[in-house]
Amino acid sequence: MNGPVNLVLLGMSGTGKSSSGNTILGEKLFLAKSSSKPVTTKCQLEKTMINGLHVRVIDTPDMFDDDMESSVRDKLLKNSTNLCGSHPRVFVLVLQVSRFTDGERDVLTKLKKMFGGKVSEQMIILFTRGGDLSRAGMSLKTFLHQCQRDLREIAETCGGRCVLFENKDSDTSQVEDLIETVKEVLADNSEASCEVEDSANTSQ
Ligand SMILES: Nc1nc2c(ncn2[C@@H]2O[C@H](COP(=O)(O)OP(=O)(O)OP(=O)(O)O)[C@@H](O)[C@H]2O)c(=O)[nH]1
Ligand SMILES: [Mg+2]
Repeated sequence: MNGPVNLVLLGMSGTGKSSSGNTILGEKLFLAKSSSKPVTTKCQLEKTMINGLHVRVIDTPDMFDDDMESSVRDKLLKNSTNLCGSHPRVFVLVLQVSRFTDGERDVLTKLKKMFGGKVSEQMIILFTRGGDLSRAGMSLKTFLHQCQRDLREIAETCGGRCVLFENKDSDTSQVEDLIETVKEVLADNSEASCEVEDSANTSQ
């Protein structure tokens, strides 16, 4: 299977969506920086080839912000879906390993509203700031055992599909781990096909 496959990066502002996109692409095509305000304001598509797989990376703004007007969110959702074209779609939920916030507790409920009830079957959790874990001498597996219940439940709902990135590190094995997990989702899941019809997307 050579793709193309869409990886849609989702998550709250500052978690490292754009940085993770750049790590996947192997070049800095998405704007990423620390800021008190959201940095990414539009959906952006960039493409690459990884181990023979055509990968389309779609960066998105934080769509979990309760203060965002629903018309704005609907437009972004539609835009991200349109960028996927007719190719399969895997959602990559980006979370910081060392910081799980109150706002992220109901992230799956929000994602279901945005992308439909089966979203978790097409989802991978990508934890950023992996360096924080290695400095603490902790593996991802141990972290997931010890983390708070809400986060563990999110990971379980996503079939335990979790990968760890350190975006300050150019180590390509982290991207290879992600791509292997993407292939598992595609193999297990014919629903990964992308249709512009779900829930919030229908409003024009
Ligand atoms: N140490 C470390 N810093 C990271 C990592 N990933 C992202 N960062 C930093 O976190 C900050 C925010 O990263 P972004 O990629 O811009 O975050 P974002 O999720 O795209 O943010 P918005 O565009 O505002 O939604 C930047 O200063 C990054 O350098 C990581 O794995 N390790
Ligand atoms: Mg961004």
